Amino acid sequence: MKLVVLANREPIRRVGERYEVALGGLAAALYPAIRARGGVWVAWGPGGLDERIALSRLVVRRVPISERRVAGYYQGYANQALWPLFHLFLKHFRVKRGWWRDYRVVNAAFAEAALEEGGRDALYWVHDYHLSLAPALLREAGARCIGVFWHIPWPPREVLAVLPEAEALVRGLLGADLIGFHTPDYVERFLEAARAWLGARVTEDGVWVGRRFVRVAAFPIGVDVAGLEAARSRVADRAAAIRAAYPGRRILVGADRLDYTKGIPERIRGYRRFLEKYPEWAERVVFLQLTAPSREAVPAYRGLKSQLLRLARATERRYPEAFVHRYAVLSRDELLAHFAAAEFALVTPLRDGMNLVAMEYALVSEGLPLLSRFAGAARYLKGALLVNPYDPEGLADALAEALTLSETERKARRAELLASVKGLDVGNWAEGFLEALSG
Ligand code: GDG
Repeated sequence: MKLVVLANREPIRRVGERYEVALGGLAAALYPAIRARGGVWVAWGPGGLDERIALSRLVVRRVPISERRVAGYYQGYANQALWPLFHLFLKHFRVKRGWWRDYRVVNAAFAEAALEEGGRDALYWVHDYHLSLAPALLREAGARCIGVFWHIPWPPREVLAVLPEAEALVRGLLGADLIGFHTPDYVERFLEAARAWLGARVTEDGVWVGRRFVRVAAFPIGVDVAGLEAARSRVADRAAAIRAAYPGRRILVGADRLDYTKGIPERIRGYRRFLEKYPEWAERVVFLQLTAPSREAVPAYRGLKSQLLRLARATERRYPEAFVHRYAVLSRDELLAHFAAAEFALVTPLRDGMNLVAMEYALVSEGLPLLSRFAGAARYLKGALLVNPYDPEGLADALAEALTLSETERKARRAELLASVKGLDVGNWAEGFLEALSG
């Protein structure tokens, strides 16, 4: 069956006059499945162009969305209503009826373009919170095989109730045959929402919508294990150069998109608390925080950016040898070289659907992540050092403990960590989901 993927971002980039496949994140996960079956990727087209770009086995179908609509659909409804609410940040939650209208229009445009490409018989795979209404629209138009993967957390019922359109959202998703989440907790909460909002009959593994059964299950995503293992030797020289730049210091790394969910200021405060409480380490460690700009058109992110840059500068002034902040998008290999150079990674989101950084770090380095309990990944990554990112004192103590871990314990944790990360390969994730959907 032909595969039609619906996702906000397109998996290509322009190189001179041509396009090439950009194998980051989701695209890397789905590309093998698309190559094997032949497929179409329906995505938001920059510049309002309605275009169809054919690259060997992949066709990208761009859905044109005007700038005004992007402001409502993407910057508005997706990133100021759904994203903050589903990550339990009620203080950043905003609603506007106009945003919801734009969101509906864009979802309909995605569904229409997808149906033009796939007809009734394709296998449709819808991704994430930008497109929650598309599954029901595809179903109404006659599509018969529809999967959804939800990449962010699903919130508890009282929180979902804050969203005026909660019922429409749940109904939209229930147009699918299979709905995937990262963890069983999110699955359970979604089932509860279906019961509460629609009065639907719910079992342990799905929802009855009339006579149709919608399966709901956990499909934890992973990373490209072989690709990251292969990267180790490629970035080894650069990693050695990074280590050499901080002689006599043990390196800690943090790497995130700039987002309030990622807990970057909280992490820096925890690190400062660590240096105050355990001053003997101030001469012997350095923490490199790498922050990539993100969603700069959304007001909450602009506020966060100035707050973070102020805190980072103050910390650099206070601890010039022990703290470095880089605010830039790094190349993939530069990022991985920093991972390889570091003995510990601070992966401390306040809330995260899964979190891929901890897994990438585990494969490329010899070290251990200090991982937030509130990342979906905490459930799967055995051996990681779990922390509460809201508690600077706890973070400080966890760092001191990590730095004095015995070699035996470090090795035992590394072995557990590697086994769990290797068990979550992203290729298997995509194949597993598609098999469950079509099988
Ligand atoms: C969503 C969910 C879920 C970071 N800085 C740079 C850079 N990165 C890369 C990392 C990693 C990716 O970005 C971030 O992935 P995460 O999983 O950590 O977070 P989200 O972007 O929020 O992703 C999340 C994921 O979807 C998958 O379902 O795990 O919970 O929120 O790959 O390495 N990459 C480059 N330069 C940087 O400066 N090249």
